[in-house]
Amino acid sequence: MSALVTYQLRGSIAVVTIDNPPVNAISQKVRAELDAAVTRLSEDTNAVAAVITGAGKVFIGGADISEFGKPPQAPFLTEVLTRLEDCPKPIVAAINGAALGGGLEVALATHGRVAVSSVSLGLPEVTLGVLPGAGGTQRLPRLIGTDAALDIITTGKPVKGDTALALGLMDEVSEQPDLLDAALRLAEKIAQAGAPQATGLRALPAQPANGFDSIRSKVKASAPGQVSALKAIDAVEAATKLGRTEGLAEERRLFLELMETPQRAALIHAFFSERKAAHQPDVAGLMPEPFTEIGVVGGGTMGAGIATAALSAGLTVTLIERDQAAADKAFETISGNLAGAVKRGKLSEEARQSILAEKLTTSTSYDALSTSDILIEAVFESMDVKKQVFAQLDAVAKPGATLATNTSYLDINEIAASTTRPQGVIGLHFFSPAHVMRLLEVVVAEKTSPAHTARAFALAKRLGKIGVRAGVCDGFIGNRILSHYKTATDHMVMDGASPYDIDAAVTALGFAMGPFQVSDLAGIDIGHAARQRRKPFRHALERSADYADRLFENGWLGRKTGRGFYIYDTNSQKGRINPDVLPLIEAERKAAGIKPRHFSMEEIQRRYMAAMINEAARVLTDGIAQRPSDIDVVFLSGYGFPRWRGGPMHFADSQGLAKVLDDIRSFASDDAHFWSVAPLLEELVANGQTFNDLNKASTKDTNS
Ligand code: 3H9
Repeated sequence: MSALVTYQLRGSIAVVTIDNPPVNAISQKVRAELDAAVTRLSEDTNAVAAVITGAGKVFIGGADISEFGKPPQAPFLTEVLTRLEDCPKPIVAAINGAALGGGLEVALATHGRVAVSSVSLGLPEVTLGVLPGAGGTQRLPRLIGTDAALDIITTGKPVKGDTALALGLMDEVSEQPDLLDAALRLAEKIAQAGAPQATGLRALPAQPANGFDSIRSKVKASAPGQVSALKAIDAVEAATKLGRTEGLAEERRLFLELMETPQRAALIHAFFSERKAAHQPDVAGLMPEPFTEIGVVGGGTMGAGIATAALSAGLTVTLIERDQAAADKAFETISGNLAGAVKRGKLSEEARQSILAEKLTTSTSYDALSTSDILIEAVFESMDVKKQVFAQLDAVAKPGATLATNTSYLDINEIAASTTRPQGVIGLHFFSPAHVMRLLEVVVAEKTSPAHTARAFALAKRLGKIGVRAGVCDGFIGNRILSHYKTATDHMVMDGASPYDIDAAVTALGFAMGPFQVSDLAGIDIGHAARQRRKPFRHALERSADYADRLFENGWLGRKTGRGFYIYDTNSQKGRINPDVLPLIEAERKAAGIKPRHFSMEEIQRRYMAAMINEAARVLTDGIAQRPSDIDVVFLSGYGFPRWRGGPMHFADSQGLAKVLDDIRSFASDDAHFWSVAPLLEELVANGQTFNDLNKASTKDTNS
C-alpha cells in the first residue's frame, strides 16, 4: 500500500503531507506514518523544522470514524501528538481546508498554525458521542482560554479562520496559493528563535468566568439526555487542575468510557446514515445537468422558504404569484428570512441587499419561468390546483427542465401523468421552515428519469440539505409514519391518557416536542384537514378518535390563534395547559362509551415507539424507503427524533426487535386491526436479524 503520509524537504524544512482521501482521516496507518515522520524529522540533520498539511481540499477530517467501536490499535493519536509536541524542531500546521476533531488536535499540538480564512476549524466529537480524545480538551483551553474552549468543545460547532485568528487559535491567516510559503516562513522563524514552545506545557488555564456548573446547566438544557458534552466539560475541568500527563490520561479515560456508550453507537450510526442517504445505485456515475435558475410557484410560507434556501445557496430565483400584491408579500417574506440570516451572522447586510436586487425576481406570469432549470411548485394542497399548475409549467418550461412538486401527500404519479414530460416530474418535499430544516424528501415517481433524480439530489446538496429518497404513497416516508403513531396517541387519549402526559412521556425520551405540542405548532386545522381527507377511506375496523376536531370547531387552532392544546400568552413560546381541553376529551370518551384507564409513562413510550417502528417496517416492505437508515435520517433531520438515539430503526435494534414484536402483539389484544404486525418485523425476528443487517445488505457497512 502506498504511503498515506509523505515527507519531502523544501530547503531545510520538511513538508509532511497527509494524503488519505477523501478527507485525510487519521486511520491507524496514518497515525503510524505520522509518528514515523516526527521521528524522521528529529533525526534528519538536513531539516530544521517541518510543516504539516493535507492533500486535496481538507486538512484532516478527524480520526477515522469507521474504526470506532473496534478494538483501539496503537499507536494512539494522543501519544503520537505528545511526541509531535515534544519534537525539538518546530512543526507548523498549514491548514488548507477543514481541520476537525483529531485534525484540529494535530494542529493544536504543533508549534504554529496558518490557515486559509474560509476553513472550518472545530472539535465536533461531542456530536459523535465522544470527546476530543487526542489532547483537544487539554491544549485548547491553554491556547485560547477556558470559556472560548468550552464553547467550541461543548457545541461541536466549527469556527472560520478569521474567528480562529481573533481567538488566538491561529497565528496567521493566509490565502491560497501562498499558504504553504507562509507556513514555511513561520516554521523558519520559530526555528531561529530557539526551542519550540509546547502548548500542553503552558500554565494551567483559569476556571471559566461563571464556573463549570453554569456551563453544565446550559449544556443539559440545550441537549437533554446527551452525555458526551458533560464528560467533555469534566475533561476541560481536569485541564484546569492537572499537568499535561495527568490531564491527557484523564481525557483518555473519559474518551474510552464514552466509546462504550450506546449514545456513541447511535450518533456514529446517524453520521454514516446521513452520508449513505445520498448513495443512489441507479443514478451512481450520472453527471446531473447543471442548474443555476430556480423557479418557484407560490410565495406563501413554504414557497418563500424554498426561495430563501435557493438564494442563500447562490442560485437565481424567479417566484411567481397570482397577483402583484401576493408577489410583493412574498418578496417581503424572503427579505425578512434573509434578514434573519444577517441577524444570526450567516450573511452580511450588503450580501442580502445584493441578493434581493440581483438574484430574486417576482412576477405574476408563468412566462417568467421559461428559463428556469428546476421549477418547484408550492401551492395549495389540492390535486385539481396542482394539475392546473403543472399544465402551465409544462407549457412554459424549457426542454429538460425539472418540474417538482412540494406536495406532502398527493399522488405524484397522477400529477406527472397530467404533463407531456412525466420523466421530468419529481417530488421535492421540503419541511417548514424550508430555509432552516435540513430534510428534503426526494420523491421519485414511477416515470421520473434517473437524470432528474440525480439532479434533485444535487440540488439537495447545493442547498445544504440531506436528500432522502422516498417512493410515492400518502405521506411518503415521514408523514406516513407520523400519521400512524399519531393515531396510536389518539387511541391512548380516548382510552384515558391525557395529551399532557403523552407530551411529557415523549419529551422524556429526548424528543424536541411531544405530539400535541407539534399539533399546536403545525396548526390544529392541518390535522383536521387530514382527517377529513381520509374519512372516506377509513377501514370498517378503524377506531374513530376525532376529539381534536372539537378544538378545531372552537377555533382553537394552536399557536396561530394563541390557544390549542396549550394556551400561549403574549410573547410566550412555551404554552401552558389549556384547562378546557380535558373536559372536552372526557365528553368524547363518554359519548363513545369508554371507561378511561391509567397509562404509565413507560406504556405511553412503548406504544408510541412500537407504532412508529411497525409502520416504518411496512414503509420498507412497500419500497417507500430504500433502507432502514434512510428512515432514521428522515426522523432525525425532520421530526425532532433525539439524535443520540439514532432514529427509530436504530432504536428498535437497540431495544431488541423481539421485544418490540412482543409489545405489538400484546397491544393487539385491545385493537387487532391497528396493531397488526408488519410481516417484515416478524421475518427479522424469526431470522434473528436486525434492521441494521438490512442496511449492511443495501450498501456498505454503517460501522455502527
Ligand atoms: C475524532 O476526531 C476523535 C478525535 O478526538 C481522536 C480521538 C483519539 N472518518 O461528509 P462528506 C467519509 S472524531 C471516516 O460527504 P464533505 C464520509 O463517510 C472525528 N470517514 O464530505 C464520506 O464517505 P462516503 C471528528 C469519514 O466534503 C466521505 O468521507 N471529525 C470521516 O461534504 C466524504 O464525506 C468529524 O466529525 C471521518 N472522520 O465534508 C468530521 N469524515 O463517500 C466528520 C468523512 O463513503 N467529517 N468521512 O459516503 C465531516 O464533517 C466532513 O466529512 C468534512 C468534509 C467537512 C470533513
